[in-house]
Amino acid sequence: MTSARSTFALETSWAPATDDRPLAYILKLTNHSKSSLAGFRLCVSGPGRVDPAASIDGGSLGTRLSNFTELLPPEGFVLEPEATWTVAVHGLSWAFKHWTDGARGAYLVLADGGTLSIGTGPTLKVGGNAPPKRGVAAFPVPMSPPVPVSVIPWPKEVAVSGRRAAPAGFTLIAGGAEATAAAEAFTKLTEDLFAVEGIVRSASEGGLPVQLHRKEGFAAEAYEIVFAVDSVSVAAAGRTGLLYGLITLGQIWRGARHFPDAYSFPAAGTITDAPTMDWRGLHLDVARQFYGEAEIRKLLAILAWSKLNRFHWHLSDDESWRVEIDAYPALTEIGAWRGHGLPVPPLLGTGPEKTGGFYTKATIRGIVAYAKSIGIEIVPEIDVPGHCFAMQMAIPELRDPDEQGSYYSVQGFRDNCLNPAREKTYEVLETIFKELIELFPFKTIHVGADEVPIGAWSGSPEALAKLRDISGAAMAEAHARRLNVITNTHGADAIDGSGAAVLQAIFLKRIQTFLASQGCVTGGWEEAAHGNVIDKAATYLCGWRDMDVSAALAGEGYSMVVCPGQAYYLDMANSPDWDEPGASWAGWSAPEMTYQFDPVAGWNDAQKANLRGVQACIWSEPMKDRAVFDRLVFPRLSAIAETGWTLPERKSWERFKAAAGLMPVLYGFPIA
Ligand code: TNX
Repeated sequence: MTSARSTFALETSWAPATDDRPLAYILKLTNHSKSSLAGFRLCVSGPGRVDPAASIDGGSLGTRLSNFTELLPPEGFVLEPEATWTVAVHGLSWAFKHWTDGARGAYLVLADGGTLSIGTGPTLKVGGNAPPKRGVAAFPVPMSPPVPVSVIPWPKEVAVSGRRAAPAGFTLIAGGAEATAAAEAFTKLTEDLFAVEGIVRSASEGGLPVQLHRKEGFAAEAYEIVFAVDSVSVAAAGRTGLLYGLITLGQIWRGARHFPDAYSFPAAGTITDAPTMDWRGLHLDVARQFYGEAEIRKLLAILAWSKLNRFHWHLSDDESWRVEIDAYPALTEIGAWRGHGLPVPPLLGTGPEKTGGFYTKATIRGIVAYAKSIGIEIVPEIDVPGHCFAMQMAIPELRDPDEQGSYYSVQGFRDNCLNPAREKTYEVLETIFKELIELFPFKTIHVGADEVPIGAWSGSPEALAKLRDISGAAMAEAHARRLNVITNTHGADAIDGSGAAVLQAIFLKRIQTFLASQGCVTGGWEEAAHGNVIDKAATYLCGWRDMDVSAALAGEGYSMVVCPGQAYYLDMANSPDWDEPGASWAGWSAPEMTYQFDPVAGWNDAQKANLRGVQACIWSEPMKDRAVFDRLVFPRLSAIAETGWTLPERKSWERFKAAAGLMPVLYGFPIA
């Protein structure tokens, strides 16, 4: 069969449950070719997951792994030309809420074993017809913004006056190594973000002289700008402060230059600035969807422009492994790719073709150096012991060979956790971490520790023997009884106090001790606190589920980076409407809600003392379409950046909103 892809069309739609009808996820496959089709299977993937126990009308469920779903027509079924095959699935892991929830990739497996890609449109909502939204939401600059200068995040003290026409650009005058480094970094940054604008230019092209100089008494990220009519000076302790001063200047310039009726360029006065929080981060999941080097570099430039200083790089998950490791080439040979018939199937919209990628060590070194030059430290994450499906496909010896039965992760991967009772686990991980430590000089390694299923290792004789040693026979027997009990299909298991938590704790203790022996701080998601075994002085936790949990952990002495799903997860939709893209498990958050969110509401002083900072998290399940990325990430990323930097009493949504449209975006797709 050689038909072109347009000869088949797939339409997916969602009908919520009503009093007289169960919920339905409906897939309609139409044959526009001239020949009849028999003996085929339809394969789809996208964020939504079919429940393993779903009843299905019009067909049946074939292989299913997480969101990869094979749908089989009835025995002997033939799809004639111009006929439509309709399958209705009643039963999903969670109800659909947005147009990106259904199939984002689809293909046919033909009778001869060949495959054929099919285009998939947005998932439609039965009874709704609003066109799906993509691209960055518009934030027009108003005629009269509440403040005369366009800066995000807003500085500590702004005491400027007078106005002059925005100069054509700046000529940087730097003496000494630190000032020269800052000038070079700013020049590169502006070229990467706004090349055509010529923000840095020579005096012969009309550049306003900007003097950069070191001055004692400033913290590393603090700076001062002094304006005069025919020059500007920036002072700071070193390169990062000088760079941040230049970024503020560049932002003021862009507002005044491009919107001269709204914003002005000061002719006198000063700006004195310093951040309120040390850790102002962005987490990016490159496992669910791959982002190439060019995308990572531009995203880093956007972070610097927002004065964000940490990049948490989520390099592994069930769906793939993204970093080259010399000792285990299979990790990237096998783990970096998805496709039909491969060990990792198509997921989250991947087609039948081999799709994916990984970062070579040379690429990572270049990215780390670039990040450092613009004030950003990079924290790599290898997510263990859960979320390891791809890793275990690449290194099968990680499994207990006598393990039986199955347990499932919250995303529907079976048996996806590294085994805490196996020596092989530590041999492999220590080798991997040693290679990572050489690549990431910040010496902070995030080890995940999220979402271990309650049934993890319940069929592993090695794990059960270990559990018996630590917690006694009754605990081991109780854990063994979890084997093959399906949990976790409609939300993550609470594992505190379970055999899985005990085993995870011995694993984490050993990993954290190893990383500390290598001079590294260990990061984890909040579940790393189970069992209270890790050394609080050498770790930090990312609080993601519930602000009360983050506050309690801070009170127990854990250093907390706050990134609550309901406000700081940038995969969550901007509104509850179907026509908005994105996820919904933690709710939704309009840009204003993300901006107004108070990360320490209700925290006492002792808890606040353990707040390390804030972090935006980009999880990539819905991000196959980069216009969806743009819509979900901007301007909420800048909103979180401002919360991390600006004094709470200086925050103003009206002021922020007026300048948000001036901030750079990653792809720049027009709004649809
Ligand atoms: C929960 S947050 C996860 C991720 C998903 C994310 C989607 C966390 C530590 N685990 O595996 O990608 O939700 O929003």
